[in-house]
Formats: sequence, structure tokens, C-alpha cells
Amino acid sequence: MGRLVVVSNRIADPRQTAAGGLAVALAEVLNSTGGMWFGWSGKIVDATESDDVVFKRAGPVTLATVDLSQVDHDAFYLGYSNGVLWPVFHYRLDLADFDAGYITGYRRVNQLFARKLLPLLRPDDILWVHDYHLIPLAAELRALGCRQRIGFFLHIPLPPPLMLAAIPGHDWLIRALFAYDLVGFQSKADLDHFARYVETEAHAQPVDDGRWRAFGRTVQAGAFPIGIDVQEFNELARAPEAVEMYERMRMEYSRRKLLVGVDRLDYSKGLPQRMRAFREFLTKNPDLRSSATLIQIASPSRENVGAYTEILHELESLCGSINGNFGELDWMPVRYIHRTVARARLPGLYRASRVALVTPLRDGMNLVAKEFLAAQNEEDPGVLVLSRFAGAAEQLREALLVNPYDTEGTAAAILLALQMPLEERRNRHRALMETIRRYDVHWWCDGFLVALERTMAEEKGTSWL
Ligand code: GDG
Repeated sequence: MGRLVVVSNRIADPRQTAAGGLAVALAEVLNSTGGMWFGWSGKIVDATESDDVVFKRAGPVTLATVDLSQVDHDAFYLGYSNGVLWPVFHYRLDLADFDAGYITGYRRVNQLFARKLLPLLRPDDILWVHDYHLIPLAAELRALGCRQRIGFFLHIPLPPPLMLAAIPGHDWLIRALFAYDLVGFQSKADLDHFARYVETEAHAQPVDDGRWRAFGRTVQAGAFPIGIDVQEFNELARAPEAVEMYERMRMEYSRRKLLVGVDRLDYSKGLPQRMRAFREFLTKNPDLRSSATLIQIASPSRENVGAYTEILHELESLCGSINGNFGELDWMPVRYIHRTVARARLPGLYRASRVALVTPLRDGMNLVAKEFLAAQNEEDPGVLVLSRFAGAAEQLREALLVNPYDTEGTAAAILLALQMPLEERRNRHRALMETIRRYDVHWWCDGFLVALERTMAEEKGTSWL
């Protein structure tokens, strides 16, 4: 296989532990394969400053980054990526802001990436582009003459055709996917939405075995559910920081059962719905009340996007009212932490918790669900309460699956999880561990790259946009 070139909006030093699903997974991948990681530096600069690529060596990986101007950042990142694609792909048309200027900025930054990346490529490189920020990147690269094999992986859900069709320029966006050789989704449901979209909107036909033909091009599409590095996570769980965290939690909560939630503070994660379900549980089970505490870590995210400020206030108000109404002098039902917790401590927190509440309204996969399972003590494991609307629910059938919009149903699942007998907890955990071990991050990466190499070489041409 040629050199691997990974492209994503944000990049991280793969030798350091990063927070965030995509950065963690890609760092794992590149650490084992080596190669180049190209993306935005995270810096916003004056439009007049030089826009040269900056290189940095990080172990076996070359990091190559470009800066963005304020105008480009606002339209590309805040505007189109997080003001249009993120909400619509998470089924929140009501939160989308279809400002016409955003798409121009989105295209401009994808063109900038293509222009800066192309001269760095070698003929036998394999390119792997990640996520919704960069959907048109292959089309822009092809327009400049790029012939290398290019794969694309969407980390977030793909909504059903009629929802996608609400995006002005949706056909342009989906057509751009056909400039890739392989397009990967998190779940079978997402793949099915893609298939239905191209059939109904682009009158495409399935060619054979996951290949689709439309716009005069052929693309291979498949479901490649992302996993975690179970072994690495086990090691993290045995390291001193995690052990210390575990012991502190066990001591502090020796007479109580812990429930845990770890999420970026994002409206897709269903945090207010989760709090309402917990409040319902407290209301319905007065005798169990002070025997459980919910620790909710909501790490700050995209704070300069309006919808995120609203969700922050809603969550703070709910936590405050639950604690105000149910708290005792020596017990608070909710511990809400609006900060990022060090990654090294997370396994200790997961392990000390009897229940994890992973209840997004919509999620591409959700890695927290898998991390929680990997951190458990097999002899006395905790219970995963998982939203049926997380991509992970397609795989993790032995979790307690809930509908997060159903407050009473979720409250009932919380009770069931807290009271689940040891034998049942062990059986469920064993089955779930088998799944996350088999479908780990290496399986995901190898599976995608092998499928990409096997795609039939097709003359992609340059007349793309
Ligand atoms: C996107 C998709 C898909 C969270 N809070 C803290 C922290 N985290 C870490 C978790 C986990 C990661 O961030 C979150 O990953 P998720 O998968 O749960 O969610 P997204 O960030 O939305 O990721 C998602 C993923 O991409 C991968 O494809 O699964 O569906 O939305 O690793 O542990 N880490 C630290 N402190 C925190 O406070 N250190």
C-alpha cells in the first residue's frame, strides 16, 4: 500500500492524548501506519498573512497544516459546517441557518485545502478524507488533476433523503461524493439513506456489490462502524491516574450508586431529555432517591454557535432545579461539570459507575458507549443505557436500548439498570465486549483501507464542479 494521507478539518498530535472522537481514532490509525495528516492548524489569521503549509514531525507522522482567515473560518466552519450540515445531518432542520454566503465560504476552504494539498502528494498515495467539513474535497482535487485513490468517511449520521433535500444545493453536495472511490458511513441506516437518496433524487442504479452509478460516475459505498482501541483503553484504565480516580470515586460514593454521562455539550446528545428522565426516575422512586447520583460531564464545544448557548442554559437550569427540588443536606442528585476532564481519568470514572447514560437524540456512532464498556470490571460490570438513535445501537444489542424522547421509558430503564442482578450484568457485558473487541478501531481502519484499495480504478476526469 502507498503512503496514507489523512485529511480532516482539525488535526492533533498523535503522540498526545486528545479529546474528541475523531481525533482519538485518527491518532490511533496514523500511529500504526505512519503517513501524513493534513488539516486546519486551529489558527485564525489575518487574510493578508502568508497561507503557506506548516510541517511538523510527530513520530511516524508528518503533520501538515494551513491557517484560515476569520472570514473563511466563520463561513466554512461556524456557518456551513456547523450551522447547516451538523444540524440537518442530526435531523434538526429547525436549527439550520441557510445563509447563502456560507456555502461560498465552505467551497472556498475546500478549494484552499485542495490547492495546498495537491503539490504534497506522491503518485501512489492513498487519501482518506474525514467528515462533513470536507465533502467536496475530492471533487476539488479531481478538478485540479488529482488521480490518486480517495476515500471519504462520514463520522456523523446521514439523514433520510427528504431531510437532505431541504439543504439548498444538496444535489451538489451528494454529487461531490461521487468524486471519491469509496464512501463510508457509520451504520447500515446511514448507508440505506444514501442509497435511497441517490435512487430517488439522482436516479442512480446500484451496479453491483455496493457500487452506485450516477452523474456519469461510479462510487463504492459501505457501512464501516468505527470502534475504539480496546487494548489501549484497558491500559489507560490500569494506569495510576485512572486507578486513583476510581478509588476516590468509590470512597466518596461508597453508599451510593453512580450514574455517569460524558458528552460534548451538544444538542444532539440529548442532555436535557436525559435530565428530565432522571428527574422522572427520582419522582417515581422516592425510596431509591438518595441511593443514586448522576455525574454529568458536558465538555465545552462550539461555544460561538448560537444553538450551543441555548442548550447550555437549558441544561444548567434543569440541573439547578433538580438539585434544588430533590437535594438533601448531605446529597445532591446531579453533579454537573461543564469542563473537559483529562482523558487519563475517564476510565476510572467509568469503572466506578454502575450505569452509563448514553442517550443522544441522534449520533453517528458514539464512542463513549464503547469506552464505558471497555473500562468495566468484568466480575462486577456496570450497565449501559443506550439510545436507539445512536449508530452504536446497531451493534450493541445487549445494552438497555431506550428512546430518549420517552421520558418515562428512559426513567424505567434507569431503574432497571440500577437494580439489574449481577448475573445478567455479566452476561450482557460479556456479549457487548465480544462485539467491541471484534469491531475495534483497527478493524474499522483496515476494513476501510482494504475496501478502498479494492475499488476499481476509474478515470475520474477533471470536469467536476
Ligand atoms: C463524532 C460523532 C462518532 C468527551 N468529553 C470529554 C472527552 N470526551 C471524549 C470521549 C470520546 C469522545 O470525546 C467523544 O466521542 P463521541 O463518539 O461520543 O462523540 P463526538 O465527539 O460527537 O464524535 C460520533 C465519533 O465522531 C467518531 O466517529 O462516534 O457519533 O458525533 O472519546 O471520551 N474526553 C476528555 N474529556 C472530556 O471531558 N478527555
